[in-house]
Amino acid sequence: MREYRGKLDGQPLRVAIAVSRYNETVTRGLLEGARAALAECGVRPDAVDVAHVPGALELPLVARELALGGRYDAVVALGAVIRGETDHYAYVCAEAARGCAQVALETGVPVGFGVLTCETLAQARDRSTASGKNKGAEAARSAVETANLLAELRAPQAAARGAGR
Ligand code: INI
Repeated sequence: MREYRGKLDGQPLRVAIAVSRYNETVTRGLLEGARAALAECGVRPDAVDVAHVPGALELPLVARELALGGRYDAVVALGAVIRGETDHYAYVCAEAARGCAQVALETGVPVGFGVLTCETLAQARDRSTASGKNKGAEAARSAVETANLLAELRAPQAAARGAGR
């Protein structure tokens, strides 16, 4: 039996972050958390690029563009949707989540999903500060782990192809 586990080793990885400006006081914290987590994983600072988008609904399209072309091993999508501020909260949340998942499936590049969906600004702040709860950091670590897991899973196939099997 073979068991695969993605390492939290970001040293060889190139990572793109797409971050929403909507609720920027919150998303800035998510971005800081994601960058800090990537650095802790060993991703080189010059291997991290950041694209700023207007709102969470724009994340999937921009994440897709970043994922295409083989420039990045992983993408991290960051945003904050707060129910109190919109009556189309459910649509923004659902489309951002569905779209980012679709990008990952379509491109084969992992998309760490760091979009907060909260009832209140206080909840969003709580999940975007430097504490252990920072959702941006969690999304970044997930992206690194999944990128490494995919590399592991793909490696035997590449070896088999190389051997003409
Ligand atoms: N975008 C967010 O990222 N968070 C929100 O809470 C939000 N609200 O409240 O509406 C939001 N809306 C904007 C949306 O993401 C798009 O940018 C906009 O509809 C233009 O396409």
